[in-house]
Parts: sequence; C-alpha cells; structure tokens
Amino acid sequence: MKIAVVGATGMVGEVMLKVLAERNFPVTELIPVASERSVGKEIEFNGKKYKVVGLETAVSMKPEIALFSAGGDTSKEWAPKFAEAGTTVIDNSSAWRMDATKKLVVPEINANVLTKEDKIIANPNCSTIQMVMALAPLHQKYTIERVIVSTYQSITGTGVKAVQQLENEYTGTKGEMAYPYPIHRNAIPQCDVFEDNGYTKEEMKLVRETKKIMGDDSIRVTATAIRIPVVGGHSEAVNIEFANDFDVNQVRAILHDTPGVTVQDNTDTKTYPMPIYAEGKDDVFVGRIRRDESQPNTLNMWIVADNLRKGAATNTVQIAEYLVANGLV
Ligand code: 2RA
Repeated sequence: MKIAVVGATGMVGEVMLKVLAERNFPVTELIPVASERSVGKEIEFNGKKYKVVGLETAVSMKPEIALFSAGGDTSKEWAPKFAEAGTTVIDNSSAWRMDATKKLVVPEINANVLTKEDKIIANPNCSTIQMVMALAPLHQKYTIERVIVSTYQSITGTGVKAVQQLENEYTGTKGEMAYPYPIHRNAIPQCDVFEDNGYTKEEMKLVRETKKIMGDDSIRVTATAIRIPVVGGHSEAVNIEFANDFDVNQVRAILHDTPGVTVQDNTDTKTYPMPIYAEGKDDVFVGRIRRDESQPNTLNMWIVADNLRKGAATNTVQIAEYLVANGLV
C-alpha cells in the first residue's frame, strides 16, 4: 500500500514511521510529507530512503492511506483534499474529533463504527485514549455514571520546544521557553489554552471525547490536566462512580482480560504503573485499583501509557490495520 505520513519529521510522525515498521504494516511505497522547509530531506524507512515531499505533491501521488500529525490547521485544509483524491485520512489533530460526521476511534473499543465511506477518521487525544481503554470494559459491566480524572502529563505532549526547555533547565542552558514558567521541579496546571468555562482544551477533550468514543452522552466527566517534568508518558488518577456495585478482584480480572491493557497492581510488591517503564510500549497500564471508601459503587485507579505510542502513533496505525483487515480501504 502507498502510505503517506503527513508530519513525518515531527515527534509523532517519527513514532508513526517506527510503529509502521515494527508492525510490518504492508507499505509498498512511503510518502513522507512535511512543511516546505523539509522538502527534499531524506527519510529512511524499512531500509529504503525516501525524499520528503510537500502536501500538493503528496495528494497527487494518491496514497491509499494518509496518517496525519501536522496540527489542526493543516488537517482542516488538506485532509479534505486527500479525501477527494480517494485517500483515507487518519488524523491526530483535534480538527475533526467532535465533528458529528467523523468517527473518533480507539480500535479496541469502537472500530466497528468504521465504514468504507469514512474518508477522514479522527484519532482521539492521547490522554483520552489511555483512559477509555480502561473505562470501556468496566462501563460494559457496571455502567459508569461519573468520572473524575486528574492527569500528570509528559512534556512530550507539548512538543519538542518543551522537551528542549526541560533539557536546558537540567543543564542550566539558556534557550527558547515553551512555557513562561520552569518545567523542572514544577507542576504546571495548564495543558493547552483555557476555554470560557475555566477548563483547558485538554480537560474538555477528556470530557467530550470520552462520551463520543464510548457512545454514551450520559457519562459525566470532569478533568484537571497537569504538565509535569516527565517524558515517558501520561499518568492519570481516575475516580469512577458506577450505577452498580462491583467486586475489585472482578475489576482486575476484567482489565486483565482486556486486549491492550496490562494490570500492574500489587501493593505487597509495590507493583504499579509508572511512565518511565511505560515509555516505548503500546499497552495501557493500570494499577492502584481500589474501592473509593468515601461513597458507594465508586473505584479509584491509576492509568499510565506512552502518549506518543498508544496515545497517538500506535492507535493511528491500529486504525489503519483495521481498515486494511476489513477491506475498508
Ligand atoms: C498534550 N494531549 O499532551 C496533548 C497532545 N498534544 O498536550
């Protein structure tokens, strides 16, 4: 298959290339796409060298699938152009996620909503993906009424500039600031910009996208998203109120049996998920599973995942794999 990766030189784009190769996705021709300043750069993929091209050229090459991670503006302008040329776009930006005509997909949860007619498919936000991976099987069993989530997010989610700022703070080097505050030895209670309701866009993505992916607008969600000086992945403290009671061991068993989820939960051996160990892996790791003793039918747990992999690149590639396996492209 002819596959375009739009944003191939970016942080998520590079991980998408890595995941495509690792999973032996049937790429017969790669079209690495980036901004004009990167056109002509060489990218190595599966032992072959490919030259980076611009968006116009990439559309004309008519790839079967285009994996996008190039920001909302680029996606808004160019995803329709690829779609018109017959390409199926899987987009990592927030541009299409809440569009009622576009599917928002975590393959393990709702890939079945996909049809041949879906030419622009939205990849959910990283912090949403890892949370719903753990919520969905529990919702099926116990019916979730409300979710309270606090996230502790890797600075890789902000981008290269933030990673560089943290490195500079470690080494005492002067450089460009992604944040007006230090990241090192700090916790910044703002991921993305603020909306009129006092929440950040990141927090409202968790609220809105969870309902859409799980197909249930009745689930009440509130979120606080924090940026911390970690690079391996996002962590989330999640409090879940169910309509029905549950058994904690059964919760562990359900999550254990959920594809893509690994339970790491043993207080005797101090076993629990941590981003430093989740980095580079595709699973969503769940631990600290315990009843909330302050109210009935309520559970606490801790969810960790590599935000660049399952939170972005791997989920995108898994959607592409589903499309191919089901003859939808
Ligand atoms: C973040 N979820 O971590 C977003 C991805 N860019 O900031």
